[in-house]
Amino acid sequence: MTVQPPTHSNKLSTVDAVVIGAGFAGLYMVHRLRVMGLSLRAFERGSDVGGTWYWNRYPGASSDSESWVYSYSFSDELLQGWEWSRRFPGQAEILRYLGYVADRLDLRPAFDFGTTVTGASYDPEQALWTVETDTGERVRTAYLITAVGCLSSTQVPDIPGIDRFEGDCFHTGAWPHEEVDFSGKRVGVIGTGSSGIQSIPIIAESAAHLTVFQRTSQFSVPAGNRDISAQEQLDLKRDIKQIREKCKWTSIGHPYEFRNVGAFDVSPQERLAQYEADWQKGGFEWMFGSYNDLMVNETANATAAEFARAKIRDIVRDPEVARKLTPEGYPIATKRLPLDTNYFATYNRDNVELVDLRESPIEEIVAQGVRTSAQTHELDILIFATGFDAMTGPLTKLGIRGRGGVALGDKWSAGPQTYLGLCTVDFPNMFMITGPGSPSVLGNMPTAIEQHVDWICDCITHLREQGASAIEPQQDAETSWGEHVNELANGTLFPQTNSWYLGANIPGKPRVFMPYIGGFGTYRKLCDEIAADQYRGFRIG
Ligand code: N01
Repeated sequence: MTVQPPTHSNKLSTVDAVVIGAGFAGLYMVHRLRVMGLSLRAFERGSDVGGTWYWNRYPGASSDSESWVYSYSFSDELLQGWEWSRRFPGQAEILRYLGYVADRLDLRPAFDFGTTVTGASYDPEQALWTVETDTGERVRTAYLITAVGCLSSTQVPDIPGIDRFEGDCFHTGAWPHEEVDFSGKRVGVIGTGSSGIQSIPIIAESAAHLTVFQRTSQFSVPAGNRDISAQEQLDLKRDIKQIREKCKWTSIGHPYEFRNVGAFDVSPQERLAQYEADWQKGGFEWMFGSYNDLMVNETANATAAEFARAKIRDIVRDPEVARKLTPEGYPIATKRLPLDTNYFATYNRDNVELVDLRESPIEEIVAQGVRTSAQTHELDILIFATGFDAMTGPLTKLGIRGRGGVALGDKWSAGPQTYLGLCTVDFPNMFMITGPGSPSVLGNMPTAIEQHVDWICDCITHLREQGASAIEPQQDAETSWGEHVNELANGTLFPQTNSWYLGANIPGKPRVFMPYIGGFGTYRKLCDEIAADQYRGFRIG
């Protein structure tokens, strides 16, 4: 593999490109830009590579994408040189994988670690961005590329007394590097999204007592995690290229086969048998590989929801606890569906207690624990599994100001406006990897990331070949794209439910469905067509 040596030095004040973030997106972006021969600086607030997997070290943290697709596909050498041990890899293994990639491509020297970007402003006269960091650096760059992830801005709810708690307090998305010892401890977890559902069973195994504070009961599907056998490893090595090619063109960036039938095209018996067979396999295929109308037809969705509810009632022994855990009132999978290992069975343990916050809301946090309207729950450790300011949060907090000094956060005060989720008007030459308005979080992230990085690199190459100094969407293209993204979302069941997809988890955030739901393959084809059509909808100058 040919890789140029890092092209920056600390004295360099003007470079071709600045990349923010050292997760899946930032690593691949830096690699591509270096191979293209661009000078660059790259900043990462963590002390090493990893992004999501650097920060989310909570017990049980694991990918919900199968390991063989949760990796880069751009290099055969990388693909063949790595073996995953599990169907769904845990955080530590993914972090090791990203370290392996960074080593093989010698990417670490390109990054300034422990460095947070605090602002960036655009000078239209020079067509240059000036990027500022918390280490006092100012770097001028033609291209500003954000690789900050979609779920990296942690959200801690504004609960009265939050600073008064005298025990240890953690957020799943900013977990300490040292192991947290739960043995003999009374632990509380607030939140039952993916992070809560992954961590609760593991914490319960060692804590003296675990109290789960649940506001909305969640559907969850068994992961069916397991070791990858020696034979499977051989098969994967042989077939991986075709598997990865397939991911590029499916609707969610996974290689699942979609059955082209609706839930009512088959008999109730056949439907149930299918749900059961897929449930036993584990993973997202249960929901997204079964019937093609589950996310658009409420009645069809209800058949899957009822199947999942029945599973909870089967697993949880105490009928009252089962009732509290059983989701009602919203279609299944309109909140991001978690995959779990023993989540519902954990509530059969004697040391686990479920507090239904709909019945007894949290009133305040006190020195000894959490006080609800019913009682005080005394705790030694309090964990916030309360999620993220998704998609826009990681971008708006960078302090980026475009033409005329307009702040990105102000431009997006009524919701994100982008063209293809890649660029936004008044922010020329700024590229957002998996930005709002692109498929991103609706499927396998590495598939989405590689497509965006490749598209951005082709675009930069085009600009350089044309001698063009800047690219920016045209206003009407951006407006139409926003309308299209909304229209597609409104044709589904997603807008019915309060979820982070809509920003509904952040008080005051505009309620806008942020990802593009038209499918990864369709989106890729469209991006390619737009590029081939002289970057239709963009102004190049
Ligand atoms: O966050 P969430 P997450 N009082 O927003 C509750 C990805 N991910 O970190 O539903 C009480 O989903 C909130 O309750 P409610 C994945 O895409 C991926 O779990 O708003 N409770 C909810 O239960 C995922 O979807 C993986 O009523 C409060 C929980 O906190 C996304 O990250 C692993 C509250 C937040 O759930 C986010 O998941 C983990 C309050 N004031 C995460 N405020 C993998 O696949 C919030 N809640 C790798």
